[in-house]
Amino acid sequence: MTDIPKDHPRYDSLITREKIVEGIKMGITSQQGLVAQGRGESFDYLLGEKTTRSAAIAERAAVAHILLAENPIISVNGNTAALVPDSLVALADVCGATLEVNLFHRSVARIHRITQVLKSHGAGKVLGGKAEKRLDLSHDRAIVEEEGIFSADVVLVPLEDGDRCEKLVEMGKTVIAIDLNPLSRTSLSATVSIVDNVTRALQNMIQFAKDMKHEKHESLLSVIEEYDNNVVLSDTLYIIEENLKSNAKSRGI
Ligand code: PTJ
Repeated sequence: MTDIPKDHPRYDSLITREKIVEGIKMGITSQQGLVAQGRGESFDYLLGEKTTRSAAIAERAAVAHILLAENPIISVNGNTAALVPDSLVALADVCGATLEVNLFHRSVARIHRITQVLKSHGAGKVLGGKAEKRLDLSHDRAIVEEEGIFSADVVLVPLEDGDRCEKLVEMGKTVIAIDLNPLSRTSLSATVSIVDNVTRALQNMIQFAKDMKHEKHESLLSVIEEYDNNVVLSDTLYIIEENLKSNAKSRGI
């Protein structure tokens, strides 16, 4: 990994890039993952590179869904395995969810390597190695495990491509997306759209889960009932607009 000085003004962003590059070298992240990361970075810049108030509301609602679920699954791809393996394992642990490796650029070797990385970070059961079921999609993200995504009631899909998200919603599942682009098909079709960097979102969700874990069923249900994904998405767009305006103003443009 390149040695990035801690006082570099873009330290966090540069370290994140290094992790993706490292993931490619380890054979867990696809080269396309670099492009996806770049796209995410540009939206993160517009969001002020921090968790917005609407992202925090979505993260809390997402945790309520996961805690109430019967079979919650956290889908893991090559980017999240490189960026946040420890947070994925911690969130699964605190919420009683199961991890399933699910790849767009699928290869058995990459699934195996990602599984090993998750296990080296303390994961127990990791699904994804068995090609048991196929969602009605023409690409390989369709391949899922029967006890995992196929039968899940709640699925967390960080950095997803839109068509599988739409398909899972069509199948009647609650889909929680983490995607920095508020206008992606994923964000527009998910039940709960968390527009935040996966590096921050999972940390916040772990904390929410620790705080909410012992709350009563009814109180978690009311978090879900009060949640409105359209309000959250439109507030996110408003925040981007305000950030752009104040940035331009402060630079005298
Ligand atoms: O490992 P694989 O084979 O499953 O492939 C994973 C990628 C991410 C390459 C694949 O799913 C893909 O091509 O995704 P897309 O269609 O580029 O979508 C990724 C979305 O995630 C985009 O809308 C990005 O803005 C967003 N994104 C990128 N980095 C982050 C992010 N969202 C949150 N946190 C990030 N760090």
